[in-house]
Amino acid sequence: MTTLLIIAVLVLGFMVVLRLSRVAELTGALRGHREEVISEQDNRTSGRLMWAFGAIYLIWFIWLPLEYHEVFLPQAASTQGVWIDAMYTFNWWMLGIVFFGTNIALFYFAGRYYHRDNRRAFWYPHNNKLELLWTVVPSVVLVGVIIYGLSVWNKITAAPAPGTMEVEIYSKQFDWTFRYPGKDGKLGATDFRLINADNPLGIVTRNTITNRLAELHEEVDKATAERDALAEVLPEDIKKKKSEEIAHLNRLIERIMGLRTLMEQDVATNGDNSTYLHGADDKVTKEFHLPVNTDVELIIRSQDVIHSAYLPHMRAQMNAVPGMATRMHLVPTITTDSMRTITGNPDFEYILLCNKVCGVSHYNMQSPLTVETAGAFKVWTIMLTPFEKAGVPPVEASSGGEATLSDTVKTEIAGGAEAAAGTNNQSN
Ligand SMILES: [Cu+2]
Repeated sequence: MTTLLIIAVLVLGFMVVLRLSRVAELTGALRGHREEVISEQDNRTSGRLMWAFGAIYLIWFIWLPLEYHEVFLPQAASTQGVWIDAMYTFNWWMLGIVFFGTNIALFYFAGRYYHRDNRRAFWYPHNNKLELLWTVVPSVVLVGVIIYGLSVWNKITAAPAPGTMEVEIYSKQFDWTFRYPGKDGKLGATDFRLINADNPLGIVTRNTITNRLAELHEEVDKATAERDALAEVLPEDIKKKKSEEIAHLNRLIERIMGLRTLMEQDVATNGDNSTYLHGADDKVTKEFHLPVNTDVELIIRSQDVIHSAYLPHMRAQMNAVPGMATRMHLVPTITTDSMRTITGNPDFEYILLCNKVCGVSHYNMQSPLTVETAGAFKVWTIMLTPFEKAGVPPVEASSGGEATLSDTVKTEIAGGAEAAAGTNNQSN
C-alpha cells in the first residue's frame, strides 16, 4: 500500500512539474521571450550544475567501496592470492588515477567554459608534444601492467618443484571428484576409455583394463545377440545402426588393448617408476581437503565439457578442458578454522565453484574445501580407501572377456602401436 502511494505521489509530482514548465513557457511567450535565445544566466546555471553533478558522481565512486567493502571477499587465503590481490590493487590505482583525472577535467571544463556571447573559442587543433605525451605515457603504463600480470601468471603456472604433492580436481556435469596420491606419493595414469561405474576417473591399472575389456566384450555379445535375434524383423537402417554400434565397441576394445600393450612396455622399461603402477593406491573421493602452508600442484581435468575450477578465497581459477590436463600451484595459507575466526562466521567454508556456464545444473556445481593443518590432512588422507580396494572387484583368472581376448591377439599386436599413439594419457 505504501509503495503504491509513493508511486502515485511520484507520478503526480512528475505531472505537476510538466504543467509548471508549460506555464513557464506560456508566461515567457506572453513577455515576448523567445525560447531559442538562451541567456548567459542560463548557461552559467548549467555550468554550475555540471560541477555539482560531477562532484556527486565522483563522491559516489569513493563512497561505494567504503560502504560495501564488507561484502567483498575476505583476505586472500593463499600465497598466490596475495600476489593476485597486490596486482589487482596496482591495477585499481592505475585505473583510479586515470578515471578521476579525466573526469575531474571533463566536469571542470564543462562548467568553467560555458558559452558567452562576447567570447570566441580558441582554435587549437594540434600539438605534437601533447600527442606524444598521451600516446607514450599510457603505452608505458600498459606495458608495465602487462609485464606485471605475466610475471604473476608465470609464477602461478610455473613447473612444480620436485616432490610437490599433486591433487587432481576432476570435473563433469555437474560435480567434482578429487584424487590424492597413495603411499607412493604419485598419481597414476588415466585414460577416458576406462571410465565406468567402478572407475569414474579412468585410472589405468591392470585390473581396470581387464575389467573394462570384459565389460565391453559383454556389451558386444549382447548387442550382437540382439541384432541377430531380430534379424528377420528389423528394418535395414536399424540393423546397420546396430552393426555400427558393435563396430564402435570393437574399435574401443582394440584401443584399450593397445593401451595395455603400451602399459606393459612402459612397465618393462621404467619398472617401479612407471606411471601405470601408481594408480592402484590413488584415493578417489568426493571431499576436497588441502594442507595449509604446503605447495600443492592442482591437476585439473574434465570428462565432458569445459568447466572452470574457481576458488574465490584463494583467488585461483583454471579451466578444466576435456582431453587435456591443466594445472596450477596453490599454497593455502589460512586454515578453515582460522578463517572462521577472521570472518567471525562459525559456519565459514572455502568453496570450489564451477565458473563456466556448463549446462542446466551449472549453478549447483560446487564443493566445499577444508584447509587444515598438515597433520590433520595426513590423517584424513590415510583414512581414505585406496582406489583398487574401493571400487574395483578383483579380476577372476578365467573370465569370458579374457577368453575372447586371446582370439584377437593378432589385432592387438598389429594395432597396438597405432592405438597406443591415439590414447590420451595424463601421466605425471
Ligand atoms: Cu561446470
